[in-house]
Amino acid sequence: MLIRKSSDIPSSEITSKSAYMDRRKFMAAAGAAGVAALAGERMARILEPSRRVHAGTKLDTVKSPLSTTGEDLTPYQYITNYNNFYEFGVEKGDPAKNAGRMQTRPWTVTVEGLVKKPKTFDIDTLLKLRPQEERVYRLRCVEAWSMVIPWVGYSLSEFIKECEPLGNAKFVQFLTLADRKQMPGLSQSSINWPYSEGLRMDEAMNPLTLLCFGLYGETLPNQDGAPVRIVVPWKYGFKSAKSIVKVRFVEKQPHTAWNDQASNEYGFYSNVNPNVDHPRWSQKYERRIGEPVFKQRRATLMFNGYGDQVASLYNGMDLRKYY
Ligand SMILES: Nc1nc2c(c(=O)[nH]1)N[C@H]1C(S)=C(S)[C@@H](COP(=O)(O)O)O[C@H]1N2
Ligand SMILES: [Mo]
Repeated sequence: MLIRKSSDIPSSEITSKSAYMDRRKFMAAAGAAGVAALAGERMARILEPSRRVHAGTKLDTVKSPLSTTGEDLTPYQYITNYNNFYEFGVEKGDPAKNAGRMQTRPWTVTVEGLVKKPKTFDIDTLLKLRPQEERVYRLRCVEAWSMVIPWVGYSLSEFIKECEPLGNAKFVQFLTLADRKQMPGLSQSSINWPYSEGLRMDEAMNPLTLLCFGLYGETLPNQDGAPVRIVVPWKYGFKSAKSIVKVRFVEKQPHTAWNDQASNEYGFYSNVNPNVDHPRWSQKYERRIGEPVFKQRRATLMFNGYGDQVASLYNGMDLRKYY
């Protein structure tokens, strides 16, 4: 997501520069020659001891049959140092620098709107509501980069059942923390805070939609949306709201932060679609963060590769109109 106007530097240059900077930092930290040649998964294992430095609490997980297979995992260092979390600043390195101060306990998630009765869930109750699954998903940012992340969580549908939405609830809205005392980025950009995102009820109920509490087997680092976020793998990354405090069931399509910001650039649906360009750049290709530069570029897949599971949600819809 870029708030810069088209007169500024093209986004591709900004992101490749910051990726390069991150890479240098990472190489320095890893300290070994030739690490760039190692594939992601192997590298992640090598880096395991250092992960404890950042680590949250270990989570007991079961493997999920819904995991994406056959792709190298993006190393932890990239997942936690190359972030979009505008509440903590607009640069990719800002969330890692600034999110540490966010208090994630106590934390509650309030459920309101079209439900049998409003409820408030304590985060530790939510954590234990269902078995925590490890689910590997691609994450495709609208800025044309991607990662492969071993998330931990359970299907959002399991949580929605506990919420007991009424029959006229057609959409679900997610509102996230917006606290000036803890979040220096709130005053740095013109986003309509708190960050708001939403899904149509059938999208929210699709088993792929994850209520997410962790990654790489541990609770989420703050910069990735602790203590709870959603992950919607077939949509651009910004649909996956971080650090959720409120879930609201509504009849009409809710407003969303990026659509408020630039409605011609960021639609409500925002399904990953290589055939619909962003007004300022192509969506045909993406850069896989953390891979050696020569093999970063790859073709973007329709629905981010999850079409078999989700394409039918959009039967009869013009995906150019509903971008
Ligand atoms: N609250 C909040 N959630 C957010 C964002 C944000 O700025 N604020 N950025 C989104 C964007 S643009 C992306 S690509 C993903 C990035 O998630 P990650 O940093 O864990 O990879 O988070 C999404 N969720
Ligand atoms: Mo994004």
